Amino acid sequence: MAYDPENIFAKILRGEIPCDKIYEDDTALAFRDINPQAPVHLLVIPKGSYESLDDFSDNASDAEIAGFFRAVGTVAREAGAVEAGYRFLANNGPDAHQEVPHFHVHVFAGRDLGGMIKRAP
Ligand code: DGP
Repeated sequence: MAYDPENIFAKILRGEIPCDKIYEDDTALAFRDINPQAPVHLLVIPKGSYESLDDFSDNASDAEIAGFFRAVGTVAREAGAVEAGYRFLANNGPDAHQEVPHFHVHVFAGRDLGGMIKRAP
């Protein structure tokens, strides 16, 4: 599937729609999720046009990958989430209910986040 430049995070990167920005560097942008699932719910996205973790891990440069994951750690640290703990998660594709086709990781913190994943019924 080709990257859709009209996805909502591409528009945020281009400044066409606003976001509650908390961090930015050469490779990554982080902002608050519009529909928070925890007291701290942040999204970290690469600046490059990658639709998913699969696309990013296959096609991004080593510098982009290193820069991005350093940014995730920095964002969590600057949010004060390290001591109590946090979770980072990436949804990839339909079974994971990925809604926005621009690679992003969620960073959740600020409460006990419970078990990792619901068991199948
Ligand atoms: P995912 O299912 O992993 O693709 O999660 C997409 C997340 O993006 C979801 O938690 C809601 C968030 N989101 C969707 N549209 C916007 C938006 O316009 N602004 C912000 N800040 N977050 C958004």
